[in-house]
Amino acid sequence: MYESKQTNCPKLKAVIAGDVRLQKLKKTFENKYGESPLFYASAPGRVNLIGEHIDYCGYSVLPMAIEQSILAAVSVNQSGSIQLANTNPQYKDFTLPCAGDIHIDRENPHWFYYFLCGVKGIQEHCGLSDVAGMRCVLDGTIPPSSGLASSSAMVCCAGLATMEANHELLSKVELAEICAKCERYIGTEGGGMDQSISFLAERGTAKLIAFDPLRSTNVKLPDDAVFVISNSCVEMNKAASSHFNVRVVECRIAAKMLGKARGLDCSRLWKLAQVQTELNTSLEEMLSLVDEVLHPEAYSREEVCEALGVTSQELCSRLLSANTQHVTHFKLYQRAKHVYGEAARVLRFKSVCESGCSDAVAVLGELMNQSHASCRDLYECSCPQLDQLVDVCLQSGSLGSRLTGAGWGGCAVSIVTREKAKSFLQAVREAFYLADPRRSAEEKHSLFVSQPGGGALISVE
Ligand code: ADP
Ligand code: NG1
Repeated sequence: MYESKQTNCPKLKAVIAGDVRLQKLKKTFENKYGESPLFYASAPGRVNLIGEHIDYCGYSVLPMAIEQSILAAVSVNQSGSIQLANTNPQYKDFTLPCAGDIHIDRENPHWFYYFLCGVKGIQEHCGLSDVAGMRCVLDGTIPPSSGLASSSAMVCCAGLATMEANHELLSKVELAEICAKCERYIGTEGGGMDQSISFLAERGTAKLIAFDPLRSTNVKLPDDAVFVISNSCVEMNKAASSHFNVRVVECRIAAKMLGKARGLDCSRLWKLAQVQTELNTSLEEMLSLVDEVLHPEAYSREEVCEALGVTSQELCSRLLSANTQHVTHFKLYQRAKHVYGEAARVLRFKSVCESGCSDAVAVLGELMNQSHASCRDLYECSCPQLDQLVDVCLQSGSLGSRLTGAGWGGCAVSIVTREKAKSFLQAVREAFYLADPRRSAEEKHSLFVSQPGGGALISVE
């Protein structure tokens, strides 16, 4: 009889019968390993409705979980190894010994390293010398490298499976924090939105996720609107490029510059939100401070060093990440403007949802449009195909459309009145997907209405 410590934690545990995907995965597992899985772990992807590139600056974001997820079938043994397989043949098998340090190779971010990030996170947090042996088959339905947090779902699924296999008991908040931290082993210095919503999501509601400390609040979306996800069909692997970490570093330097200009001890400042907290001021005043202190021309390394009173060597070792050592210029003004403006839009979005006012959907749409313009022009994290997709969505009847997730490719999210949803889907289908043969094959999985889904789960049959 399978026993789990999770019986005390019903929300992380479910008994599932007759789930088609799970049954298919069970068969694959049995064919591969000649035994049945002991349990299943699943973690959803997410769509961020508003609040882009501000989680790592300490500001709240507003995502919801999506139905697409990473699902793992798992058995536990004393073999001293972790065996990983994937239903997608593109992702090759991998076996790792349980003893010793788990090494994550940032230079080659293969799929299994995301899984190993989750294993390593639990191992370290729980102080396990050797983790239990596991056999796993992974199955993913989240389009990868498309801004819907497939990588984090993999990390969260692995963290949850490792917790269960080792009879540990952790809360959802602990799991979210561990997984946010350990995904950084892959090199991307993300803020924690993806792992938090993957664990804290509840069916039927979006969430305002706040950080330091991590907490979440339900946000009821208007009944007369639907949110539609559309994929630009441009993939962008964050760990294999430096775009993401360049932005993180620019925000870090901007925080120090702004703090220093107002006489704060900038050695303690790492996030733009900290500057606001220490100055005890509003976001509007922070936007004015950016205008006053920073200039729109990009800063050279020399100028940054001089302003912060650090040597070039200190800049490299304390402020730049491994994959941003080469950067020569930093757009501090534009990045800080985006972050403070976007942080304000998130709060406005939440209060409009709560207001129940008759033009709520139009106001939310306008906030989403402003968010996209800011991502495109100030944060420079869009790309031509994504901008084209956003334009097509707006021309097809959406009241607001924006890139979602890290950007530089991936998906857009649109707010559409419920009555226009059908005609909107048809118009985007024709104008963006069927018009281009490279996209038409992908259309089925690239354009869909998304409802707020539930969070990560351990399940047994
Ligand atoms: P995202 O925006 O989806 O989080 P990333 O570029 O950060 O995109 O991460 C994508 C990576 O996550 C993929 O290259 C792959 O290594 C891993 N991944 C995503 N989905 C799967 C899957 N179903 N199976 C294995 N690995 C996956
Ligand atoms: P995606 O789109 O999953 O790569 C990334 C970060 C988030 C957040 C968004 C931008 C990771 C794991 N995720 O998401 O924390 O910063 O970009 O809002 O780094």
